[in-house]
Amino acid sequence: QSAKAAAGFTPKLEDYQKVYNTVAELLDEAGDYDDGSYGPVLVRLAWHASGTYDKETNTGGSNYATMRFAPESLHAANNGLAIARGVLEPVKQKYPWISYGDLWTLAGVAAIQEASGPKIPWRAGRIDGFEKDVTPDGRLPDATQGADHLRNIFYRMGFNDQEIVALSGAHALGRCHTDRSGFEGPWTFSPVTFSNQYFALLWNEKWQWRKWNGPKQLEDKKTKSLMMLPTDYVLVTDKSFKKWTKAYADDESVFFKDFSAAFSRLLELGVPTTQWVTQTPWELKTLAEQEE
Ligand code: DDH
Repeated sequence: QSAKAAAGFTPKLEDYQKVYNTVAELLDEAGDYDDGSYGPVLVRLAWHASGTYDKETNTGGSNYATMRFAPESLHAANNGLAIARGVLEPVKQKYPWISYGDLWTLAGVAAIQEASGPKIPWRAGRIDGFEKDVTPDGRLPDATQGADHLRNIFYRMGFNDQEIVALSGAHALGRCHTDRSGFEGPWTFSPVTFSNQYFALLWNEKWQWRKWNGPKQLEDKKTKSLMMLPTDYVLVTDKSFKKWTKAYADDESVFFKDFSAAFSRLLELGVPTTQWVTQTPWELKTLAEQEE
């Protein structure tokens, strides 16, 4: 079913802008939840919905929104994402014509843009699939592993070393939760603002293994309030990754440009080109831009 058939009308950019605005307005309704915003967990939902893509078999990705179904919804990597899907459910009720894949990815775009991140070109056209389309477990990265694993996972999606590093910069946002992944704490001092702080901290701070009962993670020597996963730390130890980490630590505008391109592509993986409602992706406006 195309976007048009599902809606009974042909939704246009202005219709998707309305969905964007509704998502943008609910980000701050998080109250005591985490750091006061649903933004980070919505970005993680968009990423986990898309990062299942496998270029060899051309399966996975955001097209069918298969995380709605077990066992994908129960894959350990997706722990906690029921919260994000739940936050978006009233938005789906308000705009029943939008597909789940379009909604989840558009919400990720809204979360990044509203957190002062770069513009993320986005377009509509994903359709809802079925239980039979769920992807096998193990397609998303395992934080306990090293550089080879990162390359296996991201090359499978069609990304290169530079894009692996750029995409990892999303960890400027949000935090780890012991009851979801087992890890604990935020990567940066401002987990609701999209910035290059993750790279600056990785590059400039001294990191040491945390002594605790949980899984192996690093803490910053100075304040012991920040964390890095083993897979984050690889971005300053691996020779090829390292030069990009330095480049993004040095210049936020370079990071924003590369992140925007890679994240935009991530959200489109596996969607047949015939499904897109437009040839060129759109730029959705932020709430602030619409007030001007
Ligand atoms: Fe991530 N991520 N991620 N991540 N991620 C976690 C949280 C968040 C890995 C592991 C974890 C990306 C890459 C990787 C976000 C976005 C992105 C958590 C903590 C783990 C563990 C979950 C929890 O306990 O709540 C690993 C490993 C990788 C990798 O190897 C590269 C990418 C590419 C993105 C992206 O968006 C492009 C965000 C945002 C969060 C914060 C979620 C939250 O609730 O806060």
